[in-house]
Amino acid sequence: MAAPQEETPTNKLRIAVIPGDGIGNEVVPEGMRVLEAVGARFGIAYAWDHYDWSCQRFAKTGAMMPADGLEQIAKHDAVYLGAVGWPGVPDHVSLWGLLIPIRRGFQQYVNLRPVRLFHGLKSPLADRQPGDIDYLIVRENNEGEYSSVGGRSFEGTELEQATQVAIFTRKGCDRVMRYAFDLAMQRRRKEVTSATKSNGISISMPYWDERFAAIAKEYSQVKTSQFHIDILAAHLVRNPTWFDVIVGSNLFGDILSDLGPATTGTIAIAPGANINPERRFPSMFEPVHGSAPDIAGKGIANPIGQVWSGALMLEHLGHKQAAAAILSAIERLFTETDVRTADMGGKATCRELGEALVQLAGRG
Ligand code: GGG
Repeated sequence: MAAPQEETPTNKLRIAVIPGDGIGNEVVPEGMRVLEAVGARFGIAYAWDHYDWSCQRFAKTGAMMPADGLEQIAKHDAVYLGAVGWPGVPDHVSLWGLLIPIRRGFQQYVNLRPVRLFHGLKSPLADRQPGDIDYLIVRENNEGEYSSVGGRSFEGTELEQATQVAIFTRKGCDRVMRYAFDLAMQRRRKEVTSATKSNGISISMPYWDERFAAIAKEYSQVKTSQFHIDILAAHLVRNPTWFDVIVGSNLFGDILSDLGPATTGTIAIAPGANINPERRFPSMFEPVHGSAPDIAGKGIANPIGQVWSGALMLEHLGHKQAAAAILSAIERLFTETDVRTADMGGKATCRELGEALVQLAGRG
């Protein structure tokens, strides 16, 4: 039987692979194997270009990536990234030396992070069933609290101070909010919640609220709500069924997208897509989790977040059936098998779980 055809014209994908640090080196190969398996099924071929950009490289050369790093990967269809950060290199050095330059340089101003409780996975929240937790976090990814504006003064004295300016531009707020509303329009519930803190943060957050209200006016079919970030965090634990699409600033979105997946059983399954919606630049796909130095090298990392990120990558590149096949493989892993890594209460290795997904994704 002929392989099912995708609607996209690009069936040969050139992907820049950056495993990065720690367990990134263990989960990325499993993600690639699953992508190859669905590729064989749906007629997608890959050219993988590997980049050793990492803290290890920093230790050897003094830089996380080469000076022309962005140029080297600018013509790829997408970037497939593992994890960044390793003891010995300050976290702000590794992040601002690799992840953030790619997000900013390629205008990946949306960080999309789906949160979902699967059948067969146990939520730490009492009595929560699959379907109770199913929302999308849209995190602003280029500005906000992640800024390079600020500095120290009176260093080494009692008057020493550090200042960092959070930047909220009209363009930056509007475009990420519109993305969230457009996403909501494609969903059954059509609801967008804004994460704010306009009681305490009295300049930038009232501005965020103002832009949210202005953009909401363009989408009369979408129901809106907003919560201060503190009570929103509590509601994600107590009332996760309330949420459909949540839009938040860079920092708030980052925090919520660790909390959300934690309520679904394990943060290790959480995927992420750093998206340049205009497609002028490649988008980048990475799990929400970091490099996990405590378990790195043991072969026990859970590769599902990386695998699901691969599905987001295929979806972004127009291969919707292949993306759905990966998601279905993850669902069936939970319902039809007992293959689980330690974070999910099992004994499977990263490789064994990856292999189970290869089998499920490859055969349909
Ligand atoms: N999977 C990429 C990774 O290592 N993330 C860890 C991290 O701390 N990221 C910071 C961020 O997303 O802002």
